[in-house]
Amino acid sequence: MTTEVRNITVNQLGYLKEANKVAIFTEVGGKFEVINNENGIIVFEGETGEPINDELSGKTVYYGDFSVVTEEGTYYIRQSHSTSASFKIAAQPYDELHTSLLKGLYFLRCGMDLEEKYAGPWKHGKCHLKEAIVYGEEDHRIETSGGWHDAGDYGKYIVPGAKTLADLFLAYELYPDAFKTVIPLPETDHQVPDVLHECRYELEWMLKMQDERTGGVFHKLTTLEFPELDVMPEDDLADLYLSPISATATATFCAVMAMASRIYEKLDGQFSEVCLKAAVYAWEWLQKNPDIPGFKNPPSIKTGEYGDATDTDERYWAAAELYRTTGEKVYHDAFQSFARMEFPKYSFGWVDNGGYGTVSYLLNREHDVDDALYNDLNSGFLKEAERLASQSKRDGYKISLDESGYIWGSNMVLMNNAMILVLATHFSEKEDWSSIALDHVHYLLGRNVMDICYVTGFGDRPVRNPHHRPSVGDNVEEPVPGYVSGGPNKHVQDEAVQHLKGQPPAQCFRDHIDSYSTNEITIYWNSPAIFVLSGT
Ligand code: G3I
Ligand code: 9MR
Ligand code: ZN
Repeated sequence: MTTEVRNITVNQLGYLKEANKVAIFTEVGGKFEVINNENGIIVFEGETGEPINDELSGKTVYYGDFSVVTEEGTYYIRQSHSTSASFKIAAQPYDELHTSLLKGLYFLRCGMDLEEKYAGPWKHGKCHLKEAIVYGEEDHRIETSGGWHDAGDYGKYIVPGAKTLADLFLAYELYPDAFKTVIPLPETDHQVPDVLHECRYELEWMLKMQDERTGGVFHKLTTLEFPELDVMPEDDLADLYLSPISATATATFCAVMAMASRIYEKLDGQFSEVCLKAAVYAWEWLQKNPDIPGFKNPPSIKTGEYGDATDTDERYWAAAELYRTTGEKVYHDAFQSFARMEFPKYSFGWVDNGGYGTVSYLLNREHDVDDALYNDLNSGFLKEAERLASQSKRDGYKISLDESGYIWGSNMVLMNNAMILVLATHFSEKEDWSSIALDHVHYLLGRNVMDICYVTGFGDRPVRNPHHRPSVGDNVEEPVPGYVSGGPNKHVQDEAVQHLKGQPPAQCFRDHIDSYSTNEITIYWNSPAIFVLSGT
Protein backbone atom coordinates (compact mmCIF):
# COMPACT_ATOMS: atom_id res chain seq x y z
CA MET A 1 0.00 0.00 0.00
CA THR A 2 1.35 3.41 -0.86
CA THR A 3 0.23 6.45 1.00
CA GLU A 4 -0.27 9.59 -0.94
CA VAL A 5 2.08 12.42 -0.03
CA ARG A 6 0.28 15.27 1.62
CA ASN A 7 1.70 18.74 1.70
CA ILE A 8 -0.42 20.04 4.56
CA THR A 9 0.59 18.85 8.01
CA VAL A 10 -1.35 19.35 11.21
CA ASN A 11 -1.44 17.99 14.71
CA GLN A 12 -3.42 14.89 13.78
CA LEU A 13 -5.13 14.77 17.17
CA GLY A 14 -6.11 18.38 17.07
CA TYR A 15 -5.85 21.72 18.74
CA LEU A 16 -7.00 23.19 22.01
CA LYS A 17 -10.03 25.41 21.52
CA GLU A 18 -8.41 28.59 22.76
CA ALA A 19 -4.84 28.00 21.58
CA ASN A 20 -3.03 29.15 18.43
CA LYS A 21 -3.73 26.90 15.47
CA VAL A 22 -1.29 26.70 12.61
CA ALA A 23 -1.08 24.15 9.81
CA ILE A 24 2.28 23.82 8.06
CA PHE A 25 2.25 23.62 4.27
CA THR A 26 5.26 22.39 2.30
CA GLU A 27 6.34 23.67 -1.08
CA VAL A 28 3.10 25.44 -2.04
CA GLY A 29 1.56 28.36 -0.15
CA GLY A 30 -1.49 30.45 -0.91
CA LYS A 31 -5.18 30.31 -0.17
CA PHE A 32 -6.61 27.55 2.00
CA GLU A 33 -9.89 26.60 3.64
CA VAL A 34 -10.79 24.99 6.94
CA ILE A 35 -13.72 22.64 6.41
CA ASN A 36 -16.00 21.04 8.95
CA ASN A 37 -15.65 17.31 8.43
CA GLU A 38 -19.18 16.47 9.45
CA ASN A 39 -21.16 18.80 7.22
CA GLY A 40 -18.65 20.00 4.60
CA ILE A 41 -19.16 23.65 5.53
CA ILE A 42 -16.20 25.96 4.98
CA VAL A 43 -15.71 27.62 8.36
CA PHE A 44 -12.64 29.68 7.49
CA GLU A 45 -10.81 30.91 4.43
CA GLY A 46 -7.26 32.07 4.83
CA GLU A 47 -3.96 32.60 3.12
CA THR A 48 -0.57 31.30 4.15
CA GLY A 49 2.28 33.60 5.07
CA GLU A 50 5.63 34.00 3.31
CA PRO A 51 7.82 31.00 2.39
CA ILE A 52 10.38 29.91 4.96
CA ASN A 53 13.41 27.92 3.93
CA ASP A 54 13.87 25.21 6.55
CA GLU A 55 17.19 23.38 6.38
CA LEU A 56 16.51 20.78 9.06
CA SER A 57 13.50 19.39 7.22
CA GLY A 58 14.85 20.16 3.76
CA LYS A 59 11.62 21.92 2.80
CA THR A 60 10.20 25.33 2.08
CA VAL A 61 7.32 25.77 4.48
CA TYR A 62 4.37 28.15 4.81
CA TYR A 63 2.18 28.77 7.83
CA GLY A 64 -1.59 28.72 7.60
CA ASP A 65 -3.03 30.31 10.71
CA PHE A 66 -6.62 29.46 11.60
CA SER A 67 -6.58 30.35 15.30
CA VAL A 68 -9.88 32.17 14.91
CA VAL A 69 -11.69 28.85 14.53
CA THR A 70 -12.69 27.98 18.08
CA GLU A 71 -15.85 25.99 17.70
CA GLU A 72 -15.48 22.39 18.81
CA GLY A 73 -15.66 19.89 16.01
CA THR A 74 -13.74 17.81 13.50
CA TYR A 75 -12.15 19.61 10.58
CA TYR A 76 -9.69 19.27 7.75
CA ILE A 77 -7.78 21.76 5.64
CA ARG A 78 -7.99 22.06 1.87
CA GLN A 79 -5.72 23.88 -0.50
CA SER A 80 -6.74 23.55 -4.11
CA HIS A 81 -6.62 19.72 -4.59
CA SER A 82 -4.70 18.84 -1.43
CA THR A 83 -6.25 17.99 1.91
CA SER A 84 -4.83 17.47 5.39
CA ALA A 85 -5.60 14.79 7.93
CA SER A 86 -8.76 15.47 9.85
CA PHE A 87 -8.30 16.76 13.36
CA LYS A 88 -10.32 18.00 16.28
CA ILE A 89 -10.76 21.34 17.89
CA ALA A 90 -11.71 20.56 21.46
CA ALA A 91 -11.36 21.64 25.06
CA GLN A 92 -9.28 18.56 25.83
CA PRO A 93 -8.01 16.95 22.65
CA TYR A 94 -5.11 15.12 24.33
CA ASP A 95 -6.81 13.44 27.30
CA GLU A 96 -7.09 10.01 25.77
CA LEU A 97 -3.47 10.21 24.63
CA HIS A 98 -2.32 11.12 28.15
CA THR A 99 -4.03 8.06 29.62
CA SER A 100 -2.72 5.84 26.84
CA LEU A 101 0.90 6.98 27.32
CA LEU A 102 0.58 5.95 30.97
CA LYS A 103 -1.05 2.69 29.98
CA GLY A 104 1.98 2.15 27.72
CA LEU A 105 4.02 1.72 30.90
CA TYR A 106 1.58 -0.88 32.19
CA PHE A 107 2.03 -2.78 28.90
CA LEU A 108 5.77 -2.95 29.63
CA ARG A 109 5.33 -4.55 33.03
CA CYS A 110 7.62 -7.50 33.62
CA GLY A 111 6.97 -10.48 35.89
CA MET A 112 3.18 -10.57 35.83
CA ASP A 113 0.42 -11.71 33.51
CA LEU A 114 -0.98 -8.94 31.39
CA GLU A 115 -4.57 -10.08 31.53
CA GLU A 116 -7.01 -9.55 28.72
CA LYS A 117 -9.19 -7.52 31.05
CA TYR A 118 -6.53 -4.78 31.08
CA ALA A 119 -4.37 -5.56 28.07
CA GLY A 120 -7.05 -6.51 25.54
CA PRO A 121 -5.53 -8.28 22.49
CA TRP A 122 -2.02 -7.36 23.70
CA LYS A 123 -2.27 -9.71 26.68
CA HIS A 124 0.67 -12.00 27.45
CA GLY A 125 2.05 -14.31 30.11
CA LYS A 126 4.39 -13.72 33.05
CA CYS A 127 7.99 -13.18 32.11
CA HIS A 128 11.58 -12.99 33.38
CA LEU A 129 10.98 -14.77 36.65
CA LYS A 130 14.33 -16.52 37.10
CA GLU A 131 16.54 -15.44 39.96
CA ALA A 132 19.24 -13.15 38.62
CA ILE A 133 22.92 -14.04 38.73
CA VAL A 134 25.18 -11.37 40.17
CA TYR A 135 27.78 -10.87 37.45
CA GLY A 136 31.15 -12.19 38.58
CA GLU A 137 29.63 -14.10 41.53
CA GLU A 138 27.99 -17.04 39.75
CA ASP A 139 26.64 -18.53 42.99
CA HIS A 140 25.01 -15.38 44.19
CA ARG A 141 21.43 -15.19 42.95
CA ILE A 142 18.76 -12.67 43.80
CA GLU A 143 15.02 -12.49 43.23
CA THR A 144 14.56 -9.35 41.15
CA SER A 145 11.28 -9.78 39.28
CA GLY A 146 8.98 -6.89 38.38
CA GLY A 147 9.47 -3.40 36.99
CA TRP A 148 9.07 -2.23 33.40
CA HIS A 149 10.87 -3.54 30.36
CA ASP A 150 12.94 -0.60 29.19
CA ALA A 151 11.93 -0.48 25.59
CA GLY A 152 11.65 -2.69 22.54
CA ASP A 153 14.04 -5.02 24.37
CA TYR A 154 13.38 -6.71 27.71
CA GLY A 155 16.23 -5.25 29.70
CA LYS A 156 15.57 -3.36 32.89
CA TYR A 157 17.96 -0.55 33.58
CA ILE A 158 18.08 1.70 36.65
CA VAL A 159 19.08 5.07 35.17
CA PRO A 160 16.37 5.27 32.49
CA GLY A 161 13.86 3.94 35.02
CA ALA A 162 14.80 6.80 37.34
CA LYS A 163 14.34 9.40 34.60
CA THR A 164 10.90 7.99 33.86
CA LEU A 165 9.80 8.05 37.48
CA ALA A 166 11.15 11.56 37.96
CA ASP A 167 9.10 12.88 35.02
CA LEU A 168 5.96 11.23 36.36
CA PHE A 169 6.52 12.37 39.95
CA LEU A 170 7.14 15.93 38.83
CA ALA A 171 4.05 15.88 36.65
CA TYR A 172 1.98 14.51 39.49
CA GLU A 173 3.39 16.98 42.01
CA LEU A 174 2.75 20.01 39.82
CA TYR A 175 -0.42 18.94 38.01
CA PRO A 176 -2.31 16.39 40.15
CA ASP A 177 -5.56 17.21 38.35
CA ALA A 178 -4.15 15.79 35.15
CA PHE A 179 -4.16 12.34 36.77
CA LYS A 180 -7.80 12.00 37.76
CA THR A 181 -8.73 9.63 34.93
CA VAL A 182 -8.83 5.95 35.85
CA ILE A 183 -6.61 3.98 33.44
CA PRO A 184 -7.68 1.27 34.75
CA LEU A 185 -4.97 -0.96 36.25
CA PRO A 186 -5.23 -4.16 38.28
CA GLU A 187 -4.49 -2.06 41.39
CA THR A 188 -7.05 0.68 40.68
CA ASP A 189 -8.80 1.49 43.96
CA HIS A 190 -10.17 4.98 43.24
CA GLN A 191 -8.15 6.32 46.15
CA VAL A 192 -4.52 6.25 45.17
CA PRO A 193 -4.17 7.84 41.71
CA ASP A 194 -3.38 5.23 39.08
CA VAL A 195 -0.14 6.98 38.13
CA LEU A 196 1.20 6.24 41.61
CA HIS A 197 0.17 2.60 41.37
CA GLU A 198 2.04 2.37 38.08
CA CYS A 199 5.14 4.06 39.49
CA ARG A 200 5.10 1.80 42.50
CA TYR A 201 5.38 -1.22 40.23
CA GLU A 202 8.74 0.11 39.06
CA LEU A 203 9.83 1.30 42.52
CA GLU A 204 9.25 -2.14 44.08
CA TRP A 205 11.53 -3.63 41.44
CA MET A 206 14.15 -0.95 41.94
CA LEU A 207 14.24 -1.68 45.67
CA LYS A 208 15.28 -5.25 44.81
CA MET A 209 18.17 -3.89 42.75
CA GLN A 210 19.93 -2.44 45.78
CA ASP A 211 22.77 -4.61 47.04
CA GLU A 212 21.82 -5.41 50.64
CA ARG A 213 25.46 -5.69 51.61
CA THR A 214 26.62 -2.25 50.53
CA GLY A 215 23.70 0.01 49.52
CA GLY A 216 25.10 0.27 45.98
CA VAL A 217 22.66 -0.38 43.14
CA PHE A 218 23.20 -2.82 40.28
CA HIS A 219 23.33 -0.95 37.00
CA LYS A 220 20.93 -3.22 35.12
CA LEU A 221 19.20 -6.58 34.86
CA THR A 222 19.34 -8.23 31.45
CA THR A 223 20.10 -11.42 29.58
CA LEU A 224 23.62 -11.55 28.13
CA GLU A 225 22.34 -10.69 24.65
CA PHE A 226 19.17 -9.31 23.13
CA PRO A 227 16.69 -12.05 22.09
CA GLU A 228 15.42 -12.23 18.50
CA LEU A 229 12.95 -9.55 17.50
CA ASP A 230 9.85 -11.77 17.47
CA VAL A 231 10.34 -13.33 20.90
CA MET A 232 7.49 -12.65 23.31
CA PRO A 233 8.52 -11.75 26.88
CA GLU A 234 7.38 -15.05 28.39
CA ASP A 235 9.49 -16.94 25.82
CA ASP A 236 12.68 -15.08 26.60
CA LEU A 237 14.10 -17.68 28.96
CA ALA A 238 17.84 -17.04 28.93
CA ASP A 239 19.63 -16.47 32.24
CA LEU A 240 19.31 -13.04 33.80
CA TYR A 241 22.37 -11.16 35.01
CA LEU A 242 22.83 -8.26 37.35
CA SER A 243 25.51 -5.99 35.93
CA PRO A 244 27.95 -4.44 38.41
CA ILE A 245 26.95 -1.61 40.71
CA SER A 246 27.48 1.83 39.22
CA ALA A 247 27.56 5.33 40.68
CA THR A 248 25.01 6.63 38.16
CA ALA A 249 22.54 3.85 39.00
CA THR A 250 23.09 4.34 42.74
CA ALA A 251 22.71 8.11 42.61
CA THR A 252 19.63 8.18 40.37
CA PHE A 253 18.10 5.41 42.51
CA CYS A 254 18.85 7.54 45.58
CA ALA A 255 17.18 10.58 43.99
CA VAL A 256 13.95 8.86 42.98
CA MET A 257 13.67 6.96 46.26
CA ALA A 258 13.92 10.30 48.08
CA MET A 259 11.25 11.71 45.76
CA ALA A 260 9.05 8.67 46.28
CA SER A 261 9.36 8.96 50.02
CA ARG A 262 7.81 12.45 49.74
CA ILE A 263 5.17 11.55 47.20
CA TYR A 264 3.89 8.46 49.02
CA GLU A 265 4.18 9.86 52.55
CA LYS A 266 0.52 10.64 53.03
CA LEU A 267 -0.73 7.58 51.15
CA ASP A 268 1.43 4.91 52.71
CA GLY A 269 3.71 6.00 55.53
CA GLN A 270 5.43 2.66 55.79
CA PHE A 271 6.35 2.51 52.12
CA SER A 272 7.54 6.09 52.31
CA GLU A 273 9.96 5.09 55.08
CA VAL A 274 11.22 2.11 53.11
CA CYS A 275 12.00 4.44 50.22
CA LEU A 276 13.79 6.94 52.42
CA LYS A 277 15.89 4.24 54.07
CA ALA A 278 16.89 2.90 50.67
CA ALA A 279 17.81 6.40 49.53
CA VAL A 280 19.96 7.03 52.58
CA TYR A 281 21.69 3.67 52.22
CA ALA A 282 22.45 4.49 48.58
CA TRP A 283 23.78 7.88 49.64
CA GLU A 284 26.15 6.15 52.11
CA TRP A 285 27.50 4.06 49.26
CA LEU A 286 28.03 7.21 47.21
CA GLN A 287 29.93 8.81 50.09
CA LYS A 288 32.20 5.79 50.39
CA ASN A 289 32.79 5.70 46.64
CA PRO A 290 33.44 9.28 45.60
CA ASP A 291 35.58 8.47 42.64
CA ILE A 292 34.77 5.42 40.56
CA PRO A 293 34.89 4.95 36.81
CA GLY A 294 31.74 5.19 34.70
CA PHE A 295 29.85 1.99 33.92
CA LYS A 296 30.96 -0.14 31.00
CA ASN A 297 29.39 -3.39 29.86
CA PRO A 298 31.35 -6.40 31.11
CA PRO A 299 32.75 -8.24 28.06
CA SER A 300 30.06 -10.92 27.90
CA ILE A 301 27.08 -8.56 28.34
CA LYS A 302 25.88 -7.06 25.07
CA THR A 303 22.64 -5.36 26.08
CA GLY A 304 22.07 -1.59 26.39
CA GLU A 305 24.96 0.03 28.20
CA TYR A 306 23.61 3.35 29.41
CA GLY A 307 27.20 4.29 30.05
CA ASP A 308 28.09 7.70 31.38
CA ALA A 309 31.54 8.87 32.36
CA THR A 310 30.36 11.66 34.66
CA ASP A 311 28.35 11.10 37.82
CA THR A 312 28.45 14.63 39.26
CA ASP A 313 25.04 15.54 37.86
CA GLU A 314 23.51 12.36 39.31
CA ARG A 315 25.04 13.03 42.74
CA TYR A 316 23.87 16.65 42.60
CA TRP A 317 20.34 15.42 41.88
CA ALA A 318 20.47 12.87 44.73
CA ALA A 319 21.62 15.56 47.19
CA ALA A 320 18.85 17.92 46.06
CA GLU A 321 16.11 15.32 46.59
CA LEU A 322 17.44 14.13 49.92
CA TYR A 323 17.62 17.72 51.09
CA ARG A 324 14.11 18.46 49.93
CA THR A 325 12.76 15.34 51.62
CA THR A 326 14.64 15.52 54.93
CA GLY A 327 15.80 19.13 55.36
CA GLU A 328 19.13 17.86 56.68
CA LYS A 329 22.08 20.17 56.40
CA VAL A 330 24.51 17.50 55.15
CA TYR A 331 22.54 17.15 51.96
CA HIS A 332 22.24 20.88 51.51
CA ASP A 333 25.99 21.26 51.95
CA ALA A 334 26.61 18.49 49.43
CA PHE A 335 24.20 20.06 46.95
CA GLN A 336 25.90 23.44 47.29
CA SER A 337 29.31 21.98 46.73
CA PHE A 338 28.23 19.97 43.64
CA ALA A 339 26.51 23.11 42.33
CA ARG A 340 29.89 24.84 42.21
CA MET A 341 31.11 22.30 39.66
CA GLU A 342 30.74 22.59 35.91
CA PHE A 343 28.17 20.30 34.31
CA PRO A 344 24.84 20.78 32.53
CA LYS A 345 22.34 21.94 35.15
CA TYR A 346 19.28 22.22 32.92
CA SER A 347 19.33 18.84 31.21
CA PHE A 348 16.79 16.05 31.60
CA GLY A 349 18.25 13.14 29.69
CA TRP A 350 19.49 9.80 30.95
CA VAL A 351 23.10 10.90 30.47
CA ASP A 352 22.82 14.43 31.81
CA ASN A 353 20.20 14.70 34.49
CA GLY A 354 21.33 17.73 36.46
CA GLY A 355 18.06 19.42 35.47
CA TYR A 356 16.19 17.29 37.98
CA GLY A 357 18.48 18.45 40.78
CA THR A 358 17.99 22.05 39.76
CA VAL A 359 14.22 21.70 39.60
CA SER A 360 14.13 19.96 42.96
CA TYR A 361 15.99 22.89 44.51
CA LEU A 362 13.82 25.46 42.76
CA LEU A 363 10.64 23.72 43.93
CA ASN A 364 11.90 23.32 47.48
CA ARG A 365 9.39 25.18 49.59
CA GLU A 366 9.92 22.88 52.55
CA HIS A 367 13.35 24.10 53.68
CA ASP A 368 15.66 27.08 53.52
CA VAL A 369 17.62 27.64 50.36
CA ASP A 370 20.74 29.62 49.67
CA ASP A 371 19.29 32.73 48.03
CA ALA A 372 22.23 33.46 45.76
CA LEU A 373 22.36 29.90 44.46
CA TYR A 374 18.60 29.77 44.11
CA ASN A 375 18.51 32.96 42.06
CA ASP A 376 21.39 31.82 39.96
CA LEU A 377 19.71 28.51 39.12
CA ASN A 378 16.40 30.19 38.56
CA SER A 379 17.78 32.71 36.10
CA GLY A 380 19.85 30.01 34.38
CA PHE A 381 16.70 27.96 33.94
CA LEU A 382 14.80 30.88 32.42
CA LYS A 383 17.71 31.64 30.15
CA GLU A 384 17.67 28.08 28.88
CA ALA A 385 13.94 28.42 28.15
CA GLU A 386 14.64 31.67 26.32
CA ARG A 387 17.28 29.95 24.23
CA LEU A 388 14.87 27.15 23.30
CA ALA A 389 12.14 29.65 22.53
CA SER A 390 14.32 31.61 20.17
CA GLN A 391 15.52 28.45 18.43
CA SER A 392 11.85 27.48 17.98
CA LYS A 393 11.15 30.85 16.39
CA ARG A 394 13.88 30.24 13.84
CA ASP A 395 12.69 26.73 13.01
CA GLY A 396 10.36 25.94 10.13
CA TYR A 397 8.37 23.49 12.24
CA LYS A 398 8.42 25.80 15.28
CA ILE A 399 10.44 23.47 17.50
CA SER A 400 13.63 23.93 19.48
CA LEU A 401 15.75 21.13 17.98
CA ASP A 402 18.81 22.38 16.21
CA GLU A 403 20.83 19.99 14.10
CA SER A 404 22.47 18.45 17.18
CA GLY A 405 19.05 17.52 18.52
CA TYR A 406 18.31 14.99 15.78
CA ILE A 407 19.97 12.08 17.53
CA TRP A 408 18.83 8.66 18.69
CA GLY A 409 15.67 9.45 20.67
CA SER A 410 15.22 12.94 19.18
CA ASN A 411 11.60 12.84 20.25
CA MET A 412 12.87 12.70 23.83
CA VAL A 413 15.02 15.77 23.21
CA LEU A 414 11.88 17.39 21.79
CA MET A 415 9.72 16.54 24.80
CA ASN A 416 12.49 17.31 27.31
CA ASN A 417 12.79 20.76 25.77
CA ALA A 418 9.04 21.24 25.94
CA MET A 419 9.26 20.19 29.57
CA ILE A 420 11.81 22.93 30.20
CA LEU A 421 9.48 25.48 28.57
CA VAL A 422 6.58 24.33 30.75
CA LEU A 423 8.67 24.35 33.94
CA ALA A 424 10.22 27.72 33.14
CA THR A 425 6.72 29.16 32.72
CA HIS A 426 6.01 27.85 36.21
CA PHE A 427 9.17 29.48 37.60
CA SER A 428 8.85 32.78 35.76
CA GLU A 429 6.88 35.71 37.08
CA LYS A 430 6.31 37.27 33.70
CA GLU A 431 7.08 34.98 30.76
CA ASP A 432 4.79 32.34 29.31
CA TRP A 433 6.35 29.81 26.97
CA SER A 434 3.44 27.38 27.00
CA SER A 435 2.37 28.00 23.42
CA ILE A 436 5.88 27.13 22.24
CA ALA A 437 5.73 23.97 24.34
CA LEU A 438 2.48 23.16 22.54
CA ASP A 439 4.20 23.63 19.18
CA HIS A 440 6.45 20.75 20.25
CA VAL A 441 3.36 18.63 20.91
CA HIS A 442 2.06 19.53 17.45
CA TYR A 443 5.29 18.30 15.88
CA LEU A 444 5.15 15.03 17.83
CA LEU A 445 1.57 14.40 16.78
CA GLY A 446 1.91 15.00 13.07
CA ARG A 447 2.96 18.54 12.23
CA ASN A 448 6.34 17.38 10.97
CA VAL A 449 8.00 16.80 7.66
CA MET A 450 7.24 13.07 7.77
CA ASP A 451 3.50 13.79 8.21
CA ILE A 452 3.51 11.07 10.85
CA CYS A 453 2.07 10.91 14.32
CA TYR A 454 4.98 9.61 16.38
CA VAL A 455 2.71 7.84 18.90
CA THR A 456 1.44 4.32 18.19
CA GLY A 457 -2.33 4.03 17.97
CA PHE A 458 -3.03 7.76 17.59
CA GLY A 459 -3.75 10.11 14.74
CA ASP A 460 -4.53 9.50 11.13
CA ARG A 461 -1.00 8.35 10.17
CA PRO A 462 0.57 6.89 13.30
CA VAL A 463 3.79 4.95 13.61
CA ARG A 464 2.81 1.35 12.85
CA ASN A 465 5.99 -0.69 12.93
CA PRO A 466 7.92 0.16 16.09
CA HIS A 467 11.03 -1.77 17.07
CA HIS A 468 9.21 -3.38 19.97
CA ARG A 469 9.40 -7.13 20.50
CA PRO A 470 5.83 -7.76 21.72
CA SER A 471 4.42 -5.70 18.83
CA VAL A 472 6.46 -7.82 16.42
CA GLY A 473 5.94 -11.19 18.12
CA ASP A 474 2.24 -11.14 19.02
CA ASN A 475 -0.25 -11.97 16.32
CA VAL A 476 -2.04 -8.69 16.60
CA GLU A 477 -1.95 -6.47 13.55
CA GLU A 478 -1.79 -3.17 15.38
CA PRO A 479 1.25 -2.40 17.54
CA VAL A 480 0.73 -1.94 21.25
CA PRO A 481 -0.78 1.56 21.50
CA GLY A 482 0.52 4.52 23.45
CA TYR A 483 4.23 4.62 22.63
CA VAL A 484 6.37 7.54 21.55
CA SER A 485 8.74 6.43 18.81
CA GLY A 486 12.39 7.54 19.04
CA GLY A 487 12.16 9.82 16.01
CA PRO A 488 14.54 11.05 13.33
CA ASN A 489 18.23 10.38 13.93
CA LYS A 490 20.66 12.04 11.54
CA HIS A 491 23.37 9.55 12.57
CA VAL A 492 21.30 6.69 11.03
CA GLN A 493 22.70 4.06 13.41
CA ASP A 494 21.13 0.85 12.11
CA GLU A 495 21.06 -1.12 8.86
CA ALA A 496 17.46 -0.29 8.05
CA VAL A 497 18.15 3.41 7.57
CA GLN A 498 21.52 3.46 5.82
CA HIS A 499 19.86 4.70 2.63
CA LEU A 500 18.81 7.86 4.50
CA LYS A 501 22.36 8.96 5.21
CA GLY A 502 22.82 12.60 4.25
CA GLN A 503 19.10 13.35 4.14
CA PRO A 504 17.91 16.43 6.05
CA PRO A 505 17.99 15.53 9.77
CA ALA A 506 14.23 15.62 10.33
CA GLN A 507 13.75 13.11 7.50
CA CYS A 508 16.17 10.50 8.90
CA PHE A 509 13.36 8.33 10.14
CA ARG A 510 11.86 5.05 9.01
CA ASP A 511 8.73 3.40 10.32
CA HIS A 512 10.25 -0.07 10.16
CA ILE A 513 10.56 -2.76 12.84
CA ASP A 514 14.31 -3.10 12.25
CA SER A 515 15.10 0.56 12.70
CA TYR A 516 15.98 0.59 16.37
CA SER A 517 17.91 3.84 16.04
CA THR A 518 14.87 5.77 14.77
CA ASN A 519 11.78 3.75 15.62
CA GLU A 520 12.21 2.00 18.95
CA ILE A 521 10.06 2.91 21.94
CA THR A 522 11.12 3.40 25.58
CA ILE A 523 9.64 4.23 28.96
CA TYR A 524 11.63 7.47 29.08
CA TRP A 525 10.39 8.70 25.72
CA ASN A 526 6.83 8.36 26.99
CA SER A 527 7.44 10.05 30.32
CA PRO A 528 8.46 13.57 29.24
CA ALA A 529 5.47 13.55 26.85
CA ILE A 530 3.25 12.68 29.82
CA PHE A 531 4.79 15.56 31.75
CA VAL A 532 4.20 18.04 28.94
CA LEU A 533 0.61 16.96 28.32
CA SER A 534 -0.07 17.18 32.06
CA GLY A 535 1.12 20.77 32.11
CA THR A 536 -0.66 22.07 29.01
O1 G3I B 1 24.80 13.38 22.02
C1 G3I B 1 25.74 12.83 21.08
C2 G3I B 1 26.32 13.86 20.19
O2 G3I B 1 27.00 14.81 20.95
C3 G3I B 1 27.25 13.16 19.21
O3 G3I B 1 27.83 14.06 18.34
C4 G3I B 1 26.50 12.12 18.40
C5 G3I B 1 27.43 11.32 17.51
O4 G3I B 1 27.29 9.94 17.61
O5 G3I B 1 25.81 11.25 19.24
C6 G3I B 1 25.07 11.72 20.32
O6 G3I B 1 25.05 10.64 21.18
C7 G3I B 1 24.12 9.62 20.96
C8 G3I B 1 23.49 9.34 22.29
O7 G3I B 1 22.64 8.27 22.18
C9 G3I B 1 22.71 10.54 22.78
O8 G3I B 1 22.05 10.29 23.97
C10 G3I B 1 24.80 8.39 20.40
O9 G3I B 1 25.23 8.63 19.09
C11 G3I B 1 23.84 7.24 20.39
O10 G3I B 1 24.48 6.06 20.01
C12 G3I B 1 23.24 7.05 21.75
O11 G3I B 1 22.16 6.19 21.63
C13 G3I B 1 21.65 5.53 22.75
C14 G3I B 1 21.49 4.07 22.37
O12 G3I B 1 20.84 3.39 23.42
C15 G3I B 1 22.80 3.37 22.07
O13 G3I B 1 23.62 3.37 23.14
C16 G3I B 1 20.30 6.15 23.09
O14 G3I B 1 20.48 7.47 23.63
C17 G3I B 1 19.57 5.30 24.10
O15 G3I B 1 18.27 5.81 24.26
C18 G3I B 1 19.53 3.86 23.63
O16 G3I B 1 18.95 3.10 24.60
C19 G3I B 1 18.57 1.79 24.22
C20 G3I B 1 19.22 0.86 25.22
O17 G3I B 1 20.60 0.87 25.03
C21 G3I B 1 18.64 -0.53 25.13
N1 G3I B 1 17.21 -0.52 25.19
C22 G3I B 1 16.60 0.28 24.17
C23 G3I B 1 17.04 1.71 24.24
C24 G3I B 1 16.39 2.58 23.19
O18 G3I B 1 16.88 2.39 21.91
O1 9MR C 1 16.61 -4.75 19.93
C1 9MR C 1 17.74 -4.04 20.35
C2 9MR C 1 17.34 -2.65 20.79
O2 9MR C 1 16.49 -2.71 21.90
C3 9MR C 1 18.57 -1.81 21.07
O3 9MR C 1 18.19 -0.47 21.26
C4 9MR C 1 19.55 -1.90 19.92
C5 9MR C 1 20.84 -1.15 20.19
O4 9MR C 1 21.48 -1.64 21.30
O5 9MR C 1 19.86 -3.21 19.63
C6 9MR C 1 18.75 -3.99 19.25
O6 9MR C 1 19.16 -5.28 19.00
C7 9MR C 1 19.83 -5.48 17.78
C8 9MR C 1 21.30 -5.75 18.04
O7 9MR C 1 21.90 -4.64 18.60
C9 9MR C 1 21.98 -6.11 16.74
N1 9MR C 1 21.32 -7.24 16.11
C10 9MR C 1 19.92 -6.98 15.83
C11 9MR C 1 19.16 -6.66 17.07
C12 9MR C 1 17.71 -6.33 16.73
O8 9MR C 1 17.01 -7.44 16.41
ZN1 ZN D 1 9.74 -9.44 31.50
